[in-house]
Amino acid sequence: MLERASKVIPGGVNSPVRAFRSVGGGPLFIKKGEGCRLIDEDGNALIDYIGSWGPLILGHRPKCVIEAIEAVLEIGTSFGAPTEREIHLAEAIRDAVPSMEMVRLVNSGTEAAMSALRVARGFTGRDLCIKFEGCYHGHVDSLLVKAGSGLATLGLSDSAGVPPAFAATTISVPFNDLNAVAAAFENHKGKIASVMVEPVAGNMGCVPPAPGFLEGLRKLCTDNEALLIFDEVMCGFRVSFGGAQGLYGVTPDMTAFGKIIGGGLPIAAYGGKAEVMNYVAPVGPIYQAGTLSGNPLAVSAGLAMLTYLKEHPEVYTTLEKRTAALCSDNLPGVTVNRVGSMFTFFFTTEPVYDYESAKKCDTKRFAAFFHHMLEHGVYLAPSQFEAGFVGLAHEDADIEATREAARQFFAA
Ligand code: KE4
Repeated sequence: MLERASKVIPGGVNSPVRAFRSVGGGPLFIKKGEGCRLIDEDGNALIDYIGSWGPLILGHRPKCVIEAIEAVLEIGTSFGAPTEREIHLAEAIRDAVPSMEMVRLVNSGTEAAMSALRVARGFTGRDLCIKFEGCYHGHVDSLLVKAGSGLATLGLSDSAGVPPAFAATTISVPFNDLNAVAAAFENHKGKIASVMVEPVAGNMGCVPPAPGFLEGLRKLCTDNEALLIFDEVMCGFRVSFGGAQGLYGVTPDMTAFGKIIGGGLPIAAYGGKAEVMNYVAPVGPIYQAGTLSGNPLAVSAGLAMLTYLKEHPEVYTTLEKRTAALCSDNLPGVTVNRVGSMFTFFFTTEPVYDYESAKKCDTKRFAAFFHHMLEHGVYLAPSQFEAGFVGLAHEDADIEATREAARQFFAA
């Protein structure tokens, strides 16, 4: 299948990380998902810790979502016109996350982050944005940047096709480094529109905010009249029902959501203070649009998932307990980072608190671990620099089987 796929789709995949390039071997082609398992085309049942990269907090094909999708098929899938369901989803997000006074639904996390950035620029009239090395906000041109030569200098393109001029609108600094953020504000006084951060980083592997980091960003943004944007596409409704901002008690000016709010279908959202969001067309001068934005099919799936999570708050204590158990073994040469049901086994003995420290990992040993686990029926993210996810469908027995497979790797 990979050979045939590669003739018509770059690398045979519709998203690069799926290609297993950093762990070697070819990707598995999946036939179906059920509960916490994926079944591949050869019939292997694998305990799935990717969960479609975060959305499937209830596991594959949760009853509440499937029933919602079946019901909405009776009325259609997309109208390109407002529907009552969209109001319900926007209100559900606002009720769970009070900083989201107003919400715009879009179709991917990239769109959500990109739009939030544009709104911050339009609202402040400023051009520059600060982001953090190792944080990923989708394939937004101006955010595909790596740090410039010195700290707090303008970014350099990190992908072909991104003109240097675009990259130069972004300053990339180390995660958890408030001094670097302060220096960037000092170096570019009055020019920085926003600081965009994954409040719990997941795209360099799981890296929690250091104590005081988020509070420090809040103060620096307030003092410099820049907007603080939390990219909660991954950690939103994952680390708590109120997201990372609810967990840590720090309120951003804008937030991007995705993944879980779509219930496994393509829904994402951005929003924040009404004062800011009223700059968005058709009310204000900042343009953003989308053919399928808020379509009833995806909205119904998202609404079913958020409703379930709201009505069953015990989900989060269950996930906390099971993920803590999964991460409780002292595996030699491994540092485990975890926030709620997001986790990463880093193959290093040093603490991992930013991208530089994450890059010290032994990625070859991680690749060997990845394939060992796969052979033992456990499907981890095919990269050291990704987070894994425990969902409600992971029973205690699945967690124990995973721990046993991991212990065997280290015993060998
Ligand atoms: P999408 O455009 O892929 O829906 O969302 C982009 C995005 C934005 N912000 C954060 C914090 C994200 O984690 C993501 C996407 N996450 C990756 C996982 N590392 C999706 C997997 C993939 O790229 O295939």
